[in-house]
Amino acid sequence: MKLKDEKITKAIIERYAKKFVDNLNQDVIIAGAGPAGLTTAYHLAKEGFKVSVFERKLSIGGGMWGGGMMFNEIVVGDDGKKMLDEFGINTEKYDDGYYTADSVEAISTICSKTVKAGVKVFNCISVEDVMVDKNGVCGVAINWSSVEIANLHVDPLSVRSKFVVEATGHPLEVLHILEKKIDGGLFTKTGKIMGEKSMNAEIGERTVVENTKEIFNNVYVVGMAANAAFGTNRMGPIFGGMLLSGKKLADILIDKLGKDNLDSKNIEGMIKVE
Ligand code: 48F
Repeated sequence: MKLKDEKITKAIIERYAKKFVDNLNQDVIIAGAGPAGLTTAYHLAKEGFKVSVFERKLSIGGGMWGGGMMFNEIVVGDDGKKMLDEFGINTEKYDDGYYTADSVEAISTICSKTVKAGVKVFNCISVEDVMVDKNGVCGVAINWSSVEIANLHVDPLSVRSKFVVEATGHPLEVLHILEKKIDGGLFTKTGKIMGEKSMNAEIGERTVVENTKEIFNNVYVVGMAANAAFGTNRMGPIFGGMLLSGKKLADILIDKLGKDNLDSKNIEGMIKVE
């Protein structure tokens, strides 16, 4: 059979366009495809919810590939091990309460299981803003990462969702945008981003799960972004907290989506919608 180059092009464009158009109105949109965002997405998709993940980079998986300082092993505690077991990832006991896993096996398995669970992953796309209505955030504005990197003046497109998840890790990109554009009012002690504190694995692993919650109407923080938002410590290359945070958020959102959600708080005046 003779291969036609233009047919290959047409197949790619048509299939991508269909995937995009079929996913313009989601239950949950996740900004950032690190271990926390992917774990959230995986558990939501397993329950049948429509989930998209937008990731700036070509490859998904965030900061898990490199283990600690590019030694490609990760550490998890007892609860984290259970999360890796659920994904079918091999672990090896190092000491009581310490397990290691090959970081490449761990994150490639999470990526694969997430996509196979039905999550639509759009790589090479950055979330550059949120979309708002009188009830709060109702989606995101997105653009090609290449547009962003080249600093081109090109308007974004928007995608709607019931909930938006801030999973961009240390830089908290979505929340910084939100903080700038609303008149205060994040659900933190100060109403503002509190900022990440220095390394402490013991505290960071505990608080990352505690801090996984709603931070603005219809916006939830997960993973490292949760600690950076609520002002607690980073934890370094121990990754159980990321997965437990993702699972906790999926459970919260499954509950909300199951209840037909949107018991929105009164935030009129905070968001400017003409
Ligand atoms: O940084 P990242 O892995 O976040 P995480 O899932 O996990 C944190 C750990 O990797 C580690 C740690 C704990 O052990 O401290 O750092 O919380 O993944 C975040 C992803 O978000 C992407 C970024 O490229 C990365 O893959 N990202 C960041 N900003 C944007 C974005 C954006 N504006 N739009 C789309 N993707």
